[in-house]
Amino acid sequence: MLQHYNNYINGKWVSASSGKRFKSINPADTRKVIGEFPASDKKDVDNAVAAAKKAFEHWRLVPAPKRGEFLFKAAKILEERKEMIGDLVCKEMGKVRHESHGDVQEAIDMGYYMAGEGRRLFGDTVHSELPQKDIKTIRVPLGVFGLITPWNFPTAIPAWKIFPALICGNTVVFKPPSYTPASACELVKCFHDAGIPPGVLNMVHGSGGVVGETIITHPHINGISFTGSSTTGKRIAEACAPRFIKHSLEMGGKNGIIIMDDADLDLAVDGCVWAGFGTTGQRCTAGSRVIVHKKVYDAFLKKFVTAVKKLRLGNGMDKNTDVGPLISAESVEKVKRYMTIARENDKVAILCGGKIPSDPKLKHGYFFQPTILINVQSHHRVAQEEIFGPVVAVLKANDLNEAITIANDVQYGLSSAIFTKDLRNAHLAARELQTGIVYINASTIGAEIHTPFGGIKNTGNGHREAGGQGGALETYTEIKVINVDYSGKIQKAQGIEWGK
Ligand code: UN1
Repeated sequence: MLQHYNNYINGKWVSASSGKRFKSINPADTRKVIGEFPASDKKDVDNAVAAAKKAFEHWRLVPAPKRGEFLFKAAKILEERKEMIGDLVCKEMGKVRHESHGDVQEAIDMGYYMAGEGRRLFGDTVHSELPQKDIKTIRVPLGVFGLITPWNFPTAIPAWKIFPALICGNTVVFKPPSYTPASACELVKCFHDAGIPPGVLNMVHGSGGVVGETIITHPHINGISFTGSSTTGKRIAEACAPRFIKHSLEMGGKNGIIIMDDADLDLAVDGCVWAGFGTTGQRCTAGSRVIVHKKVYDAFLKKFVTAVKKLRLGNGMDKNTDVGPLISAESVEKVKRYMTIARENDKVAILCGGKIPSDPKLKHGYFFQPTILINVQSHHRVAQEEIFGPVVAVLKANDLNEAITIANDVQYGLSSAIFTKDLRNAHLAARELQTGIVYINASTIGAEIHTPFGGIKNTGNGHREAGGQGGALETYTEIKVINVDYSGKIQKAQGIEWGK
């Protein structure tokens, strides 16, 4: 029996007004269909935005601790369903089961963290330069937020956006990715079952071209938060600029890991394998470049290739699997294309992997072998462009300065790492690496939800996800300064004595 899922608009589960539907399939075995979803159009988005706009008038006035109670409940329900939703993420997105469960855990953590924020959402009290005057700042919501999320974290990234948007008093129109719509439905269902008032959270399934485009150009949308490709991010920036609406963009990465000559090489290998091949390399934080000090280049490579060759490809539900499939046939084509670029344009060597596996057990899924490219130089396309697959480019550096220069020599600036036992190397790298996140003796992936997440350069446009103050709370609120003068006079700041 094919499961039918729906949009969620104004507290009701409804099909697309056109009646059209699309399917989501299991990337580890494309014969398995997860379910059917509404292929929505403009009318559905209009309905969702209208519901969110109406609900905003009520929701913004619900005291934040009370809003938090709904979010606590939603997070609790999500926690109770972690097993079931985690397995669904595994089947729909493909990453291995324990990582899929980690995805849901990240969503739960975000839920509890932001629910608690309902009792904080602090502003400042400020001393006035004038007597008998008080100043305070408060955080106010923007209105209706459009949230557009990627498929690589089917529940975590929506949770990064939905929980903070709601706790701050915004209402939401959420467009989940077309590859992982069932996981999104299960997440939204937790809010529904927690009794979130109708219209506060709405979800519209469908394509980026239609649903996404309608959201980003909609006159009643007051803010956008997007995670995905730089191409789409650019389109969103263009659409938001004429209306000056806030848009938080979280985009690509080409994250570098530096291995110094004093590094614990076994630790470094573990970090590089996890960063490069965890989630099949489909994280914006993936450690897709490894920059190795020349003195340990050969020794590192020997250990690295041995570890990578041990990785077992397979269905993420199988407990022996280390690396799951890619998300789609297009992704496999893209990674294959980069193998041709590696060989023919960049003329680098493929040390291991580089192919679609021949194992007949994998023939129904979108699998690609874990791949290491060597003799890579920084100007090569494989060292510059985000591949978003199980491919790691290894580069050689003469010293720390050169390693940092190489690490910074890309258009992106999300995450970076250094393996070293020397405090001076660690601190210098932390100061000089041009990324939003730096790891010392750790992998480039696995940021924690209470720390601001995001990058510089072409990775982002200055906003941060997750975290609290300095993070998501800045994105989902405006600051209002309230001045109260109890002097009984019209006092003038800056020493002005006008009218005397
Ligand atoms: C992403 O790939 O878009 O830091 C997000 C990490 C995860 C989030 C990744 N917590 O790797």
